[in-house]
Amino acid sequence: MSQRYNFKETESKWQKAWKESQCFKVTEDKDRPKYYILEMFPYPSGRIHMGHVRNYTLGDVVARYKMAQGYNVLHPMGWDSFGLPAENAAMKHNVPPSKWTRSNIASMREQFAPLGFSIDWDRELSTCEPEYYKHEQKMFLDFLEKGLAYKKESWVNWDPVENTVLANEQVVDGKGWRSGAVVEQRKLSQWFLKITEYADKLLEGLKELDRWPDKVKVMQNNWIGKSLGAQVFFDIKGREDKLEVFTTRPDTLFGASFCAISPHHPLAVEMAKDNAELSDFIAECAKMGTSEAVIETAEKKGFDTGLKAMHPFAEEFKKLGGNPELPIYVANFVLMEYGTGAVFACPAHDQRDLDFARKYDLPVRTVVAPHNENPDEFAANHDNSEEAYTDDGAAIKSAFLDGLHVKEAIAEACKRLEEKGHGKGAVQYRLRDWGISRQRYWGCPIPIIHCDDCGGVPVPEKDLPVELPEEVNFDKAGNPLDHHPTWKHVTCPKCGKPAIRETDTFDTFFESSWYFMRFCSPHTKEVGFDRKAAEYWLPVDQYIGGVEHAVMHLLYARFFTRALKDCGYLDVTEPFDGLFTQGMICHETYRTEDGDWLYPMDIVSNNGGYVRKSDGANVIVGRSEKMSKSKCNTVDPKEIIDAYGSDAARLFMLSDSPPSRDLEWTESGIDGAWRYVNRLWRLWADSGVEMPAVGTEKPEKLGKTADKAVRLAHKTIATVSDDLDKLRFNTAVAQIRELTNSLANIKADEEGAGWAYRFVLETVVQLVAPMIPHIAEELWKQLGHETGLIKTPWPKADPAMLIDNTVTIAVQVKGKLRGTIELPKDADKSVAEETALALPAVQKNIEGKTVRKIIVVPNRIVNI
Ligand code: ANZ
Ligand code: ZN
Repeated sequence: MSQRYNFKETESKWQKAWKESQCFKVTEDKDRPKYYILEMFPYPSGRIHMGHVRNYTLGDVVARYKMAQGYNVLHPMGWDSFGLPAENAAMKHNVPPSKWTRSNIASMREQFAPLGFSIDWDRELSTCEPEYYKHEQKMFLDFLEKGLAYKKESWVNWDPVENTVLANEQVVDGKGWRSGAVVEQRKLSQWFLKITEYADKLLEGLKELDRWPDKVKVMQNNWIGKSLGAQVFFDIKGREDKLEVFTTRPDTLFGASFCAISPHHPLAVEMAKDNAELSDFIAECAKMGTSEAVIETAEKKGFDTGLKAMHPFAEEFKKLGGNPELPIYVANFVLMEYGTGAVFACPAHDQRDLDFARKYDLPVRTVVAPHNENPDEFAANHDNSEEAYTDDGAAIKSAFLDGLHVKEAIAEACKRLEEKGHGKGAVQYRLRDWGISRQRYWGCPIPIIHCDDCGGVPVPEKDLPVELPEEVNFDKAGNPLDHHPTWKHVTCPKCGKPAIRETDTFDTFFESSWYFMRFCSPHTKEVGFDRKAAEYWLPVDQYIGGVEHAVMHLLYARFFTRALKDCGYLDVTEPFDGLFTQGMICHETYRTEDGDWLYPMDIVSNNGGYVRKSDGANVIVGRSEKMSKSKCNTVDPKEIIDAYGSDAARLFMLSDSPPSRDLEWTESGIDGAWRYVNRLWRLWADSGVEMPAVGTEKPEKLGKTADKAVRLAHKTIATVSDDLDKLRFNTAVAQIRELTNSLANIKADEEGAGWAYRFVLETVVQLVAPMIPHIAEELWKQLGHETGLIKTPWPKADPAMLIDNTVTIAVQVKGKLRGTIELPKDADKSVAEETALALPAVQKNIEGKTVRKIIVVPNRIVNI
């Protein structure tokens, strides 16, 4: 009665059934434990790619597994739909960004359908719709009232190609993260969120996130970058004001050689007013950019202001032969945004300072020596070195600090500075406030109105949302909101005079900082989310996404949650309890001899190699790389699903490598998954075993092979459950495959064979269901179950069946191994003796001799 498996029919049949029964729709239910599984939501580019398939398959396995375990599972989907590509498309194809975005969403939703994900589509949201962004405008106004949002003139990273400001995180090696253009510095009035106020809490909170990957925590830790040190106040000769510097090494104060300030430091700006040369120097620095990478590698340059900073311990410094009047330079390596924008330089123990000192011929004074060296000798040599000494050691030539280790010397220096009123201990963070203004059209409008008399006035709550006009013109460069004929012209909510709307929009990370809250009650109109619903569902139990979001998105979302908590929105501190970062999907690359990239679908194998389909041209196979359109090594999910079905595609995604690692996409891999699906079908359709009806009691006795297979099934239930708990999907698949193989070992004529076959096959179907849900559901039905698999509880392993009931015991005669016997576990000593003696090999060895003594070590050995 062989029946070929028709995946097309079966998959669409079950997708329809799940949709009609609304089985993935959830509401809060206090009587069941909740489980919130979330994958990072996609940007609606228009086409799903294999990365999406992997990401959402991982989440789907967790969702279905947890459902079967009896959890009330929330598994939503939405669209991160503001952002630059829509504007680029608008300019290229002359379609409004809103239209382009919405039609992409519609087609991506359609592309997701055949994958059979267990999503509650009733909760779908799209961040570019006013009913979504309206609420974040309100949140912004609340932040403003709480002092968590503010406006400030500041130097920003300007991307000259995208015509917009970039966050520091969006500047990679001094270039725009998307355009690749060299970033310039510009001064603009910008909105900021005070994430720095939460720096310490965000750092502390990391310690509690024990279901986050260490690498992500390390990255956030470094990004926040807490430094302990001191602020030192230097008197400036002939002036009233002081120069404040931040240092992590106040222990090196007696090695001070000069002070340096940022080109944007107020003192530099002031002096440049009547110093054309300095003004030119500052302009030159502005071209360089402020990213750390650029500053690290750029040639150190400075400008001597002629001002002198007075050493805080002038007396002692003079006695040691130093000149307490330290020149103040404007230097390109000092960042205005870090610390106080000013440093004192100790060339002997800081490489940048040393490079600078050598270039401008400034003194180098060694003041720390390694513990195992003679201090004077070390200092004499090191003063002439080209390499700064930055390791631990003891203070030398440092007056009251002499002999103290770096740590102690730092503490002592802080104490002395404080006593003299010249400084104090200080903590510094690398983290800066989050600049959220973007000079872009396709984003959420910032709800502020600028009035000549009243300044920046918040849009009254009743007037929210400030909606984006959908018909806009991209003829001119820059932000179309600026050129819109009517949109920005309004009256001031305070005084009623003509006023102008803010035309900047939010950074799109604003939307992704709270969408997981909106999913908890996506249809509420008055508020962004229903508090009770959010507190029921949050935190997200398992968040899954790419490691590229380790810093920006994941840090902003953590901050946002705390900020909303402090504004009284909800009582949740950390949004994501568990985080999983999945690896990339890679594929071989192909090129013609002329170097043109070729898609895998455009080539065919030929004589052990490949040729181009269209003209038979020779194909050169390159190494496997992350799938990307630029290298043409992508595989279209639709083609795979059409050819193999979504179950096979899902299974391959899960089986080949651990989900945190890169996955190599190969034709043989997807083929193997497809063959497994078909084999599973035949194990039911062509079993050749007479199975008893559903629910038949386990027979009293099972034959040997039947018993063995049933025991393996119980073991597999236990190990697969453990693997799924830990997201080790590849090993789970391997175990299930092994159990599947065991079906063939059940001897059909044995006692209880039919029952065992059904039990093992049903176990396989249940365990594999989260991965290949369509065929599993179909087989479940074919096996005679009335209740759908989707409503069937996860199988439980019988603990008694996990223990092996037989043991293999070695039998020795006079210490020499003569054979083995199989006995029930914990069998009586006398039984062990008897069975051992009955072994033919033993018989032969003891023939004609008297057995004097038999030693039995239970379950292990019999020595005759
Ligand atoms: C004197 C000194 C002596 C320093 C020495 C280092 C070694 P982290 O660890 O990153 O916090 N610094 C301070 N503000 C700066 C700014 N705005 N731009 C550039 N550099 C700045 O680094 C703090 C150290 O970086 C500070 O300690 C300061 O140099 C420099 F042997 O002060 B140090
Ligand atoms: Zn006004």
